[in-house]
Amino acid sequence: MRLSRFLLPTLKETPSEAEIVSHRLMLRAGMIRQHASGIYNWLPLGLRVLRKIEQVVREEQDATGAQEILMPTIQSADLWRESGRYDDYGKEMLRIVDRHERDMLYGPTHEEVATDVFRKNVKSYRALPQNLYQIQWKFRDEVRPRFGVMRGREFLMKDNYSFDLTYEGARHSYNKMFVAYLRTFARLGLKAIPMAADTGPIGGKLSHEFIILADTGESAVFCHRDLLDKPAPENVDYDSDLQPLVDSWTSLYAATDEMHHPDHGVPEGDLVSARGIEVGHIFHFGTKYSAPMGATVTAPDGSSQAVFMGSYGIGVSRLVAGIIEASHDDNGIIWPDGVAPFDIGVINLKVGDAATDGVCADLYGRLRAAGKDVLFDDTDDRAGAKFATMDLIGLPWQVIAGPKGVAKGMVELKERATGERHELSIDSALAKLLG
Ligand code: P5A
Repeated sequence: MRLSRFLLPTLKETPSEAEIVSHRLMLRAGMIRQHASGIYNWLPLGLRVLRKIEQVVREEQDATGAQEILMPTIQSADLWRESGRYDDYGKEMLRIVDRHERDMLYGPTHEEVATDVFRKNVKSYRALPQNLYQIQWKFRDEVRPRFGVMRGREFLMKDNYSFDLTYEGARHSYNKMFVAYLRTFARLGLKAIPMAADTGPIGGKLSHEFIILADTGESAVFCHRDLLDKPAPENVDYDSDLQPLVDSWTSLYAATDEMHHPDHGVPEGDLVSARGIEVGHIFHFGTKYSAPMGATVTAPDGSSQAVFMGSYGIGVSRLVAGIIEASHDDNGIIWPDGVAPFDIGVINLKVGDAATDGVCADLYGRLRAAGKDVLFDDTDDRAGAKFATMDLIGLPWQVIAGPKGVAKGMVELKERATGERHELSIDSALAKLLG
C-alpha cells in the first residue's frame, strides 16, 4: 500500500477526550474515529489490526474443533422471554420495535440464539458434543462507555456456545476453551491470567476471566506471582484429558476483587496486587438455557435430556486497545508480530530522486512478491515527519532509503521494538526481512 493513497489521518496533538494511552494512540495513529458515544468507525489501519486479531482467534478456535457460524445482530425478544432474561437484562439491552410492533433487540450476547439454533437442528446425543462460535458485533448500552474501544457500546466479540450430554463432557468443553484462550492470548503477545470470576447476567457457577495486567485496567486483581511467568501450553492434544493442565493454572490463587477473599493462603511476598483488563471470560452454566428453552436430545437410554452448556467470550475489539496498553513507548505503538497492520514500512527520504525512487520501488516490489504486507511512504513529507509517523503506527520493521546511502548501495533497517538501526546493503536488508 502506498501511503500517498492510504487514508491515515494521524494527529500530532494528543486528543483531549482520551484518558488512557491506548485510546490516545488509536486516535493519533488514525485507527478509529468516534461516531457516537461508545460507537466507532474503524479506519483502514485499525481494521487491519482488528482482522489480524480475529484471524489468530479463529485459528485457535478451529484447532479445538469448534465450528464457525454467524448469528444475527438483531434478535427476537421472544427468545429472551423463553429464557427468562428479557426483563432481567435491564437498561444495557438496546430494545427495538419493528414496523409490525414486534419487540426486537440488538444482541448484547447470543446464548438464546445459539440455544435456538441447537434445538432446531440437533436431536440426538450422537451429534454431541458441539461447539459453535462466531465473531460478531454486540451492543450493550453501558452506563459509562469510556477509554475508546476498551469499553464501547458497540464492540466485536468472539463468542462460543458448547453443548454436551453430560456434566463431565461439558467440563471437557470448558477445559478446551480454557487452554485455547491461554494459547490465543500468548500468540497475541499478551500474558493473560485466568482468574476465578463472578458470573453476572450470563449465570452459572463455574467461570474464569482472562485478565492482562495493566495500570490502566478497570479492575483490581490479585494473583500468585508464579502465574506471571507460567508459559502457555504448546502442542496441545484437545482430545486428551486437559484437567491436569487446567489444574496447574487454577491451583495457583488468582481472583478479581469481587471474588478476592482474605484467607487466600498465599504468602505475602508471593501475592501480586495489580490492575487488569478483562480480555476473555468463560462460563459453564449447565441447563440454565437448555431446560427452559427445551434444548433436549435423545439420550442413549431413549430418555429426553436437556443439554449441558457453556459460553465463552473474547473481546476482539477490546484486544486492539489491550495490546497497545501492553506494548507502546513514548513514540507510539509497538505491534507484536502477527497483529501488525503491515509487516514493514518502506520510507523514501527523497521522493523525486531517481536513484532513491528506483531502490524503493524495487524493495517494495520484492517484499510484496515475497508475501509481506508493506506500507510504502512515497509522500514528500519531511524526513522527521516520516520517522514520527512510522514510529507512531508501530510497524515491526522500517527500511529507510535516502540518496546518500543509495549512492553506496545501502539502506537503513530499523527494528521498532528495540529502536536499533543498521546500515545494510539492499540485498542483506531483504535477506534479513525475508529470512
Ligand atoms: C461469553 C460469550 C459473555 O457475554 N456470552 C457469550 C458470554 N461474556 S462477557 O464477559 O460479558 O463478555 C465477553 C468479553 O467481551 C468483552 N467485552 C467488551 N469489550 C468492549 N466493550 C465492552 N463494553 C465489553 N463488554 C464485554 C470482554 O473482553 C469480555 O471478557
